[in-house]
Amino acid sequence: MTSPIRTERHDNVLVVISDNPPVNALGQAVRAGLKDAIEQALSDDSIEAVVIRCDGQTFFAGADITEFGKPPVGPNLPETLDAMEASDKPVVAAIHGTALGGGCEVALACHYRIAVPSAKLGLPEVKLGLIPGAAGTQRLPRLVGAEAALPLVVGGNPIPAKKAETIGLVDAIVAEDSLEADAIAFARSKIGQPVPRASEGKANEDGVRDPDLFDRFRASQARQIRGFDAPNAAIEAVKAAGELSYADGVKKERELFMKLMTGTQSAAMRHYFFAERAANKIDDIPRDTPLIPIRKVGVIGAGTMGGGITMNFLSAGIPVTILEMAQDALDRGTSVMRKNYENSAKRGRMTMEAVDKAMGLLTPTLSYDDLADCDLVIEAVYENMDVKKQVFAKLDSVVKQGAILASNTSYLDIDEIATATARPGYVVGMHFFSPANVMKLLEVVRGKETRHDVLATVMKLSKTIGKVAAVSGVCPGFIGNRMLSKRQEQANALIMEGANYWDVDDVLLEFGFPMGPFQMGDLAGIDIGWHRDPTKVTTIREALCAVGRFGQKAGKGFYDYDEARNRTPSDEVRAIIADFATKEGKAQREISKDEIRERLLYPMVNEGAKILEEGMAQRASDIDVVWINGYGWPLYTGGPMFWATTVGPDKVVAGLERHGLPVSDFLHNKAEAGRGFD
Ligand code: 3H9
Repeated sequence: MTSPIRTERHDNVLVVISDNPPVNALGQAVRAGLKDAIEQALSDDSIEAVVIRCDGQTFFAGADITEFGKPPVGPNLPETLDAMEASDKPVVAAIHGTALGGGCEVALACHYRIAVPSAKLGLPEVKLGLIPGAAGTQRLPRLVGAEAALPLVVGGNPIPAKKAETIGLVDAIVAEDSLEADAIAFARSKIGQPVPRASEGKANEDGVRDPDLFDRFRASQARQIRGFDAPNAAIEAVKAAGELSYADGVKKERELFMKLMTGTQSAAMRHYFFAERAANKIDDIPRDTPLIPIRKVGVIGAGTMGGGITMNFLSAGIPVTILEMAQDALDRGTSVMRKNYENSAKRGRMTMEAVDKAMGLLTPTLSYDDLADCDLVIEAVYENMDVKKQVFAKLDSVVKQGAILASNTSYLDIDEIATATARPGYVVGMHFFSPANVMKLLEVVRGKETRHDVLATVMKLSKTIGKVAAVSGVCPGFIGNRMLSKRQEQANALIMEGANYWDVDDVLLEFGFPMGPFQMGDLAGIDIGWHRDPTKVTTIREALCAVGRFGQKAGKGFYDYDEARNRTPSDEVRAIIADFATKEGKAQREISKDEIRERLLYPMVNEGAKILEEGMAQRASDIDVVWINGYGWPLYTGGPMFWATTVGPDKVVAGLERHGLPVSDFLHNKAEAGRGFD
């Protein structure tokens, strides 16, 4: 087998080139090739400097994740990098694309790093439930200090080359089109000088001066890292860089790395990494399906949903024509969008110039005719089949042939909506989640007639607008809301049987969700869909509305809220629930948190199994992608179906049976076969 590493001589400089598509992952052959190339450079007196660069779209994007969990085959990355750093001849990393994880660690082991302006550098291992494992947590703080290292190692987000230069991670920035030549010249300029080694730098000088730095940083990240093991280990590792010798620090890093690598969180997060990428692929649609160019988008409805959807496209530089029925609603929607952008600018997330640029791409209109030349129109109107059909019939008559007509419905039958048009093949569901400009998930609903090119286009577009897409077949509530309804059924039943509603919320919070169903109700508004007649009370929600408990916005819903929005359970609500339970003759009993957890989550797994059995999801991992990105299912458990596999389908079945809840054949079969969802 030919090596992915080749070398080229440029007089006294050896250029070591990796060609391992798609992302130059540091698999065994790459590591072996790199080690050999360094040995070649060291043993040849006519070579006085080395440049390491990559072909293709990127510098090394990290260790090869597909190798994780398999028996290791040497040389390992740490020893390869130690050999590189030990060289007395200058070694220069020439970086383009993304130098991530092990790739960034390669760069750290080099004596110098130069990059093109578009390059990014980062240590995203925490996103895989890991920390850097090739001395990244020890070399980086010795190079740039703890304060600059912490966000990189703990947050995992890459930084642009310019920022990397500011903190001292990059030595020079060179033109996009002359990286190799500039790297060779740079390397030559360093010949004969003592080489700077990151491992020999002074670790955490700032952290040593100000030891509270680490606790302050941890506190500042508390919300983002709640429940995750890796960020705390990352802080520990960076702190160790200031407290231990380099060799002991590396040992500490290894211990922490190995513990994480063999734990369930990292397995779950690695599962998610591949799940997200798999979800974008549709099994029966060839990858080279020609796409429909989307140059202009129409959105119907300028309410919260329509506005949020619109912002996705404006932010991606795609012009949008937004339609409303009345001028005041159109003006209101437009000004909310501007305000949202301006708030982002105030928080430093974009410039005012970018705000104006995005808003400049928006055309508000009251006339359907202005949608005629759109390539894609998404309706976000009231959830009512008749209304949707009218909208689609109208769209079919005005929008050009070949354009995609999408509905943002969260549960209605896309096939029925498509019958209102003469082009059912061009009809598709694009279910965004509120707030649509923020939430990552796009549930793409495939109608029975939806064309291949329409689906392929929407999947590609999801990436353009920064969404994570997963495909659902047509069924009530699709993947996400269909499973949510099972959880809600049990939440409602539990409080009628005597469970405290705050215990129901707390169980989910403890599991890792950002909030429970009753908190969610308060946040969204208890009065959504309320008939506004306080004398007609048939449900707990109606009873709450009748006494003005509309949710957080009213200062009270299921909970009472103080000014800082802290929640306290309400005696009034307890009495209302108890009253309903008495009227319905429900016996009251103490319900354990274990039972609450099982009754909330196991029925979701069962519904997920049914969704798979019916072919409504292509694969179990698509369901995980939906729940992690759309409903706050904790990433570190891998999503409902991966979690069910770790729990054991037999245990899930036993739990459902114990609580008298239905079990699908599909789930039964999984349990009997002793297999999880794959
Ligand atoms: C690490 O480095 C640990 C070390 O500290 C310690 C070692 C001891 N391995 O995302 P894309 C595949 S941990 C294997 O669609 P993009 C990916 O599955 C690693 N495969 O492209 C996909 O395959 P397919 C730290 C990988 O242009 C294809 O490449 N590094 C890896 O949108 C294209 O990927 C990271 O966490 C990999 N490392 O984005 C970086 N990376 O076509 C992870 C990608 O079959 N990678 N693949 O579906 C990324 O963030 C993005 O892939 C990247 C490109 C930004 C590079």
